[in-house]
Amino acid sequence: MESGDGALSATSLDESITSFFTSAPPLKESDNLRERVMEFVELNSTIAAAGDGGHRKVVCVTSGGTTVPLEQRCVRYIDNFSSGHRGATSAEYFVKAGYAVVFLHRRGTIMPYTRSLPEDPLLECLELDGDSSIRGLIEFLSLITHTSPHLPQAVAGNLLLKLPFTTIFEYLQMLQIIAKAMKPLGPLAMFYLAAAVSDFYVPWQTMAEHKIQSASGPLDMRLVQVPKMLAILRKEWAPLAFCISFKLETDSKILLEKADMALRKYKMHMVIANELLTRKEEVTVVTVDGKIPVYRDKSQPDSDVEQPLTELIRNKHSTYIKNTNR
Ligand code: PAZ
Repeated sequence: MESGDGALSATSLDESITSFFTSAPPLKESDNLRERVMEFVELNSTIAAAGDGGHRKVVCVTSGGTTVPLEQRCVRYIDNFSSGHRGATSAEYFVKAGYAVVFLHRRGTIMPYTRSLPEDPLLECLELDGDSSIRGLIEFLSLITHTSPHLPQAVAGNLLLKLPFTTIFEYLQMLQIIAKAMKPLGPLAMFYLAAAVSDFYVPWQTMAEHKIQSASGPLDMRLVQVPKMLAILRKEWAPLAFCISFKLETDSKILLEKADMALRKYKMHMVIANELLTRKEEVTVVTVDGKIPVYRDKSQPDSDVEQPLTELIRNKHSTYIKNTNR
């Protein structure tokens, strides 16, 4: 679903954004979601923290891929690749560093603190005869705390708000609500947009209501471009927030050029460029001041690239806060 960055004039971009939101199926329980996010942001922004502006910083981490439904009563959909590993791992590092994290994730993808567990942890740990079932549960809990030592910090400190999405319609409406709720934080807010977001969608009003029938012959369907929301995030939703987007390509020859284009076009503070096959080993941080390669420490078997990446980002965010508050 990744496309070229089709150029739209400012007016037609505004029109396509309005048309996207007005025609999208309304988000269920949006008032409740807004309240939860505002409460989380308010609670965390009043907590004092050392350094940077004196208050806790809040990052919205997006993770997983969005779907594009092909039918209103959806049986079929187009999906975007993302396991959720990048988002979940990064969220853990941000919590560890004292950030409050709004984790906007695709339902069913990898979640913070449970990514190192076996695939079927409950069944693998439970023994079903006698009182050994109780021992099994205790082992399960100790496995979680052993593999995720910072879980208690996240739970006890109210540092992680998990919000699931499935479709592109849900994702963008939720991102808008979160961004507007984070706007009052100014430069203490950060967006770390690792989700793989669909570039094309079927507008709700032109979408078939019922399951598309194969008896009608070959499928001829028109997808329209999803308007780029990064620009409006920067301009209106949360103009002072520190914004990082990701660029995924499979062709290394165009990766850095595309990342550079996104950086300038959407006025991101950083774009993280990664290639599908090597994304767990290395990424390149693209900024206006230059390109910084970041590698996983291969000498450590359990290391990941998110650790040095999030460390670098935290430092850049601190500098940004200092410069913005001046
Ligand atoms: O979720 P994951 O760990 O399997 O993959 C992460 C990723 C490649 C989806 C992410 O790093 C990324 O590049 N997201 C943006 C994708 C895009 O260009 O739309």
